[in-house]
Amino acid sequence: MRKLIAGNWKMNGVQANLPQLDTLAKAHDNASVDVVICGPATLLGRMVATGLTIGGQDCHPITSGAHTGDISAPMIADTGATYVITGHYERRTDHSENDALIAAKTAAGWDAGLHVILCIGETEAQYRNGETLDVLRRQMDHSIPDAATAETTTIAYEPIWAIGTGLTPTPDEIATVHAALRAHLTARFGASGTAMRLLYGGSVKASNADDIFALPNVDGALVGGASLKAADFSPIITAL
Ligand code: G2H
Repeated sequence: MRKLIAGNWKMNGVQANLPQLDTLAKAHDNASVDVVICGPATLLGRMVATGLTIGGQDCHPITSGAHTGDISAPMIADTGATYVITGHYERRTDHSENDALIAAKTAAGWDAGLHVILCIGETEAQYRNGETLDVLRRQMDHSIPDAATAETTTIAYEPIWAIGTGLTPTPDEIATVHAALRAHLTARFGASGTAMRLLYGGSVKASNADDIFALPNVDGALVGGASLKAADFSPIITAL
């Protein structure tokens, strides 16, 4: 699998922001890594038209029905988007999403032909109590469906206390966690688990990207705030 830089625009972005994507598309036309922007549902079709690879940020677990305000995976795929994020901490918290629901959303993404970026991460209290690896293994066991493969699924490790805070774990801590995630994925999925991309996410920016990308078992990043402007995002893509 090629390495991956995914931008997560979260609840940001209106038509006036689309030129940022034109700039990125031109600058990284021949990138040796995969570059994806996961945008707001309102803009997905317009974002696809820039030529970049585009993803959604969430999908409903079923394909259609009476679910006001929700968006299904086939609807995301219909825009031309090819990725979707599931299990982001902000969904787990703001919308009380649990691992079982995230597993169902992940399977729905696959069924629609989308590549799923499935997020896991520990709280600050769990980190301080030394529970990080137990929490992450539990999240992986319950939110990644058995049918996951490296072709359909990328795992993003996002320590909750690092999201949008400017804080990050030390490189040693990231390396330790990613080694444990890799071992767990390989034990469960065999060669596909060894090949499955493992992203780091949480306050990634140009100034820390080099150090993070130099670590073993880090196959890219999920980037929030620093993905909104091409000038901030481009150096992160180049660093991978
Ligand atoms: C973590 C990340 C992107 P940020 O949520 O998913 O956001 O880079 O702003 O911490």
